[in-house]
Parts: sequence; structure tokens; C-alpha cells
Amino acid sequence: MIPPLIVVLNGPNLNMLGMREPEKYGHSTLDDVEALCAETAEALGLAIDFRQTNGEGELITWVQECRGRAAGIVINPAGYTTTSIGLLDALLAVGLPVIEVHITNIHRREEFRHHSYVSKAATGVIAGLGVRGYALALQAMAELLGAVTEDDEV
Ligand code: DHK
Repeated sequence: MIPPLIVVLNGPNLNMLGMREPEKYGHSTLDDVEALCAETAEALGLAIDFRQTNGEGELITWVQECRGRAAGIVINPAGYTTTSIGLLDALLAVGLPVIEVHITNIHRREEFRHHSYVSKAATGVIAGLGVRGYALALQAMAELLGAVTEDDEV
């Protein structure tokens, strides 16, 4: 059986993980996050396509390209969470299950980080659990897609 493809998208400044405000975002690099996702996906019987961009248009194009190609989207929209109606519209247009991830608990931070346009298209949101949130998002996605049961161990 061909494993379902989950596209894991990362927005602006996440390429700087590890050196960027480590007291908030931790010490893992984006390469570490990709390795965590690859390892988790393999254990769950999923395939992943892991990407990062600083560009809003590129992120929107990548979401559009998921249509007919991917089974689900895990996305940390980073700074575009609070600003991008275009990103929201793209996520609504592709009509796939979406899990929104934030490394930090955005609700404990500045008020401008509390509102998410992306949440209007998200099946679920994981925030504040560090980079482990990505692994938990893949686990949740596998359950949503019926690929594993809640009792399966990862
Ligand atoms: C990452 C960012 O870059 C911020 O713009 C968000 C998010 C929070 C995170 O916690 O992963 O406000």
C-alpha cells in the first residue's frame, strides 16, 4: 500500500530554529524537526514532504499543490498565522484535514499572537508543546485518516 502523504509546511523564520530566541523556541533546529517528523511518520506508516519558506506566496502555492496530491497538511504558519487571509483561503480551497502547530503557547504570549486565521481551516491546533507538537500532529493526522488506532504506540 502506498503510504498517505502528509505535507508538513513551515512559515517564516522557522529556518532559524535553534538560534532564534531559544528560551522560547528551544534548541532544536529545523533539520532536527524534519528528522523527528520523518521518524514519526515512518512509525505511523505515513510519508511526508517537509518544507519551509519565508514567503507568503510560496506557502500559499505549496498549499494549493496539496490538492489531489496529499492526504493532509500539518502547518506551522508562524508569522502568517495572524495575518494571512490568503493562506486561510488556500487551506479552505484544498479541503484537506489540517493540523496547525505552534511550538510556543501563543495564548500565553503577546495579544497579537492570539488570533489565528489558519485555525478557521484547522481540524485541530497544537500549541506550547515545543517541537514535539509536530510529532503529535502526525499522530493525530494518522488517527484522522484511520491509518492507526489510538492504542497504537509510536
Ligand atoms: C512561530 C512564530 O514564528 C511566531 O510568529 C508565532 C510560532 C508562534 C510558534 O510558536 O511556533 O507567533
